[in-house]
Amino acid sequence: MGKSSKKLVDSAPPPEFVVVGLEFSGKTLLCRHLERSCQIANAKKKAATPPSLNATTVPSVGVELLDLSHRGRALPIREVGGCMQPLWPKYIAASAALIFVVDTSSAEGCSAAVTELLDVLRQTRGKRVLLFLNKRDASSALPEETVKLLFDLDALEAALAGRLSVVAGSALTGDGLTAVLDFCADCVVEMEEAEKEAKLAEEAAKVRAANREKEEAQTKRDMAAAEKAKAADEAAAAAAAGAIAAPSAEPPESSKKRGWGRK
Ligand SMILES: Nc1nc2c(ncn2[C@@H]2O[C@H](COP(=O)(O)OP(=O)(O)OP(=O)(O)O)[C@@H](O)[C@H]2O)c(=O)[nH]1
Ligand SMILES: [Mg+2]
Repeated sequence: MGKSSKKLVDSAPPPEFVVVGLEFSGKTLLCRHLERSCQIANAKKKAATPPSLNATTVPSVGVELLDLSHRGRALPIREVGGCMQPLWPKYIAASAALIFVVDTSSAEGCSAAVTELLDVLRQTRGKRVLLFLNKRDASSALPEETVKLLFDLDALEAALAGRLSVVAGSALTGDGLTAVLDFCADCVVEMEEAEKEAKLAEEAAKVRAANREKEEAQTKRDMAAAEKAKAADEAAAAAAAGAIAAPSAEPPESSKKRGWGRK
């Protein structure tokens, strides 16, 4: 690989997380609070005053990309507005992992989200998914057991075999947000490890192919040498056979001296 193309691979953008969920589920507030949590962590390091949280939101029309970082990993997080639902598949397909936000403060919001989640899961194809059960702080929040039954969480977790993580919390109070950031950082670490393993497997395959080529070349050389030796043996054998089959017409020197054959 050339120097310039290596640089391109090294500077590939970090994997992106997409945040989807029905309108009013709390995606914007969640992203805003996640950003604040990261800022607080950085502010602590710099002994600066952390920013306050503005909990007033307006419906998102379009998408918004936030560049967060947690545990030393860059976490680009893209919120796709609930009104952009027809475009979710496009953003889900382009993402590395998905966060699905549910408003658990109302039975209607929660039930509608069940159908949407199943539809979204069909599009995730092996990607990690975080189900964020939001608004647990609300006085109207559905009991945890009801939410569990509504989403049939046990069956869902079993069906997704380790791909699904569930976090209950609040974008308003910040409850559960560290778990969301940990989920994202874990996903990045997993992807980095998978990439490393794929590179190692690629290197090993290259070495195996080179060894095979060397072995094949050596076998060819050995066969050519064996054929050459065989040809030389055959030539020598033929020469020897020729010498026996055609003796010299000249009488031996001894008979010449004794005058044999003379009148
Ligand atoms: N009590 C409470 N309210 C919340 C919570 N999260 C969001 N909200 C409120 O719910 C409303 C909708 O929140 P948004 O973050 O705008 O919802 P959204 O999912 O981004 O909505 P769209 O952009 O329209 O898709 C706002 O009034 C938020 O303040 C929460 O955890 N608890
Ligand atoms: Mg929004």
